[in-house]
Amino acid sequence: MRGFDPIETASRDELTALQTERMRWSLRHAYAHVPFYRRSFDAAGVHPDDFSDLADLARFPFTTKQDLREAFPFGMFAVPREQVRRIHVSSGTTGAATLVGYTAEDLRMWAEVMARSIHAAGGRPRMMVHNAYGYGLFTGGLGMHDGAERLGCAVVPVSGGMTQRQAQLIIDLRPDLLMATPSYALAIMDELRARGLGPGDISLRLGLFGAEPWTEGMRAELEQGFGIDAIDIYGLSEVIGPGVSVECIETKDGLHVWEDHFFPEIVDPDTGKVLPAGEVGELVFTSLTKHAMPVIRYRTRDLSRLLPGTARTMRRMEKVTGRADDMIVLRGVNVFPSQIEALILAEAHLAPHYLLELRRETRLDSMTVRVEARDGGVHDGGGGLAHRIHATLGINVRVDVVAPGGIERSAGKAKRIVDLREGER
Ligand code: DLL
Repeated sequence: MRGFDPIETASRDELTALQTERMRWSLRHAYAHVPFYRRSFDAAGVHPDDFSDLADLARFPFTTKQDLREAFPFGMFAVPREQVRRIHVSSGTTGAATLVGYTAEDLRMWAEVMARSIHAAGGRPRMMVHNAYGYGLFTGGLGMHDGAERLGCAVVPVSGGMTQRQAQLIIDLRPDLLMATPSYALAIMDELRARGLGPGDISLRLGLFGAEPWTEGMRAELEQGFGIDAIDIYGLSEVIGPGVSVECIETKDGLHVWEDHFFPEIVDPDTGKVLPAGEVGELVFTSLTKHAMPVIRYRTRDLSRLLPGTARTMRRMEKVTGRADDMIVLRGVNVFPSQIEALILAEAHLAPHYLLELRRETRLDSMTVRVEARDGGVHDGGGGLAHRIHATLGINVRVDVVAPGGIERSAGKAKRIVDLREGER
């Protein structure tokens, strides 16, 4: 299949040559213009001139979220502030704010990789896009918006929230493509269902879902409920926003990384050592073409692995199962919310709306899975799920099945973990 840009199917050699040349530029650009990189390269005893091929990247130091926090607001800029055309800020659920900036050229590149992403997902010019990602400081809304316009789509910039209005707009305007976090897409689906509308009545053909982890079970739920192809899209503000990688509709076998702009590595989260292809570890990205805020070996905390290309030349990253930060350690067992989600979705009487509550009781941690019953379904009080969780993950949990609508919906990224252990330590 032809991509949006010929580079998507260029030969591996051509891609490597381009990456090498761009990597050299990016290392030099960062070193020359950002005092932080000059300090960190110097401290590690490396200089951009030490780079001759892509394997040399491993000699350069990592950049972390903490580094970005300390540079707040403009310390990571590699261009004069006056050349910056856009700023996004993430409040960070756990800490101080981080900020990212874009020059006009960076915004063009972002729209380009987003247009490619929508195209790879099956989107085409003249389609109508219902964009329910949040507009504003979050990169989701505007990032998707610019890409959809670049591709030649008509965008309805709904943003998140006002779920009834979203449903009405989908009914009235008959869009082809829905863009939302998977959890918020479910909330929209519930609203359409409440109006008696099923997959056959809904105009949507495609959904571009991301910004949070979601499982294959959730994909089936979204595909059947809307009557669409549900495609995974990944990205993070520090690297660009949405559009770092995306699944191709023809294969849905992991997310092709737009490697001509974002160079991926997988490292051991503890030692930082680069892991061989195919092994699971922490994703690390280096920007190859960003002007305002280059990132060198940025540690995402996201866990995945790299696989060879299929529908495109570019390598794939496996669907992100979780962030290192979201890993729950329950009595010595490591669990990600996505593992619980997969088991919830395997139970026909449970809806995929859930929360994991962590408590500390008599110095031992305990977890309650609060999950909604499906409308009209007969449930067993949650005993079946508790049993499956124990059998599959080896942990004892309490399951609390609540009435449909009993779990609060979020208009953006869903909060899956409520940690009530703080202060009880
Ligand atoms: O969430 C950018 C984005 C917007 C991606 C819309 C896709 C769609 P941040 O707010 O900086 O940026 O959050 C980035 O979200 O490190 C992952 O932990 C998580 N994440 C993003 N996409 C996915 C995905 C946007 N497809 C953080 N699967 C990342 C799993 C994802 N996690």
